[in-house]
Amino acid sequence: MQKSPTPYEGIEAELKRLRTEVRKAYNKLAKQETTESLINQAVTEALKSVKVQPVQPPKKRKRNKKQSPEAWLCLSDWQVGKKTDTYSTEVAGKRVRQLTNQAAALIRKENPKVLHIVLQGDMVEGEAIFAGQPFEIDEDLWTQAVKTVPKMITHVITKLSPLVPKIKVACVHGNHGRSGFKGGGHSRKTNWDLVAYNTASLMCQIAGVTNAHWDISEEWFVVQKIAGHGMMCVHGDQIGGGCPFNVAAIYKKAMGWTHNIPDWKFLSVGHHHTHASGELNKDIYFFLSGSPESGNEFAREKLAQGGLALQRMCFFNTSGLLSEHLLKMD
Ligand SMILES: [Mn+2]
Repeated sequence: MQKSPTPYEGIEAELKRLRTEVRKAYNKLAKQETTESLINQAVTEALKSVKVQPVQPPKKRKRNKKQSPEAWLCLSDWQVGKKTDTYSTEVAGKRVRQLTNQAAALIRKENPKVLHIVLQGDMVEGEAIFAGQPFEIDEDLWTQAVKTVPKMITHVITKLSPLVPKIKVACVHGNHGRSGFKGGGHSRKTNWDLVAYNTASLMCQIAGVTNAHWDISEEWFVVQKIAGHGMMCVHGDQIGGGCPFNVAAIYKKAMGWTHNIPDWKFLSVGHHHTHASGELNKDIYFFLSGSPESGNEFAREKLAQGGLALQRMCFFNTSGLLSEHLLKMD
């Protein structure tokens, strides 16, 4: 006959069960904390070595709400980390400061009510997306994505933030942010441009920017609304290139995308490091972006191409595109 447990033995068993439950819960909690705290520690460490200037609140300026234009600043293909005879991380930083000053001067003149910014991908150069790339960079990918690029984006936004009531940042990633060789089977979202954008938005928050809204797309495109007009932005590796730039390829993709992606009349394309724009047909207009990079031997040899160091700023009102400006760097 089995002996029934004494009250003491019953309490012992219950205590044992509770101890196991507590240990299980503690382990689960510790695991969650590890993932989150690792990310937090990484960003905190990265921010320690970055000097972020506290930002001034936007100044109130008189503007006619109906007539005030909206500004669009396209920042594309910074390729930070790339080392050539005439380009390096240091040169990239100097050129970003130059383009910021030029954009600030245009904003002071035109007095827009909203500044739209697109970060169009390939802001990082990468370190292992083609064979031999480690011989053509001056910073590893971690430093590019978590320190240098976010710091440069933060520079642009903290300098321009006091000049406008509202900033709307849209981001799309490029092929250089990929985590390895083409066709490597990694997730599209595992992209270092996205790491740089998320870190930059944190840095801007820490710097005290209160008038910026971020739309960090995890897809291959992002659509902005500028003075009521849809601007579809893609990195551009979806479109065939070459020298001279392939307007037929842009046209073909644009016509196809009008059927699949609603509400846009303007198309912004990066990747090809060539500054161009124009009407495609009737009411569709395209912008092809330059890059602050220079001295790219791959482009010179294989594509017989080498653009000037350029970025672009435009102004729009409800009727459409008002003006296009070159941001020219040296
Ligand atoms: Mn690209």
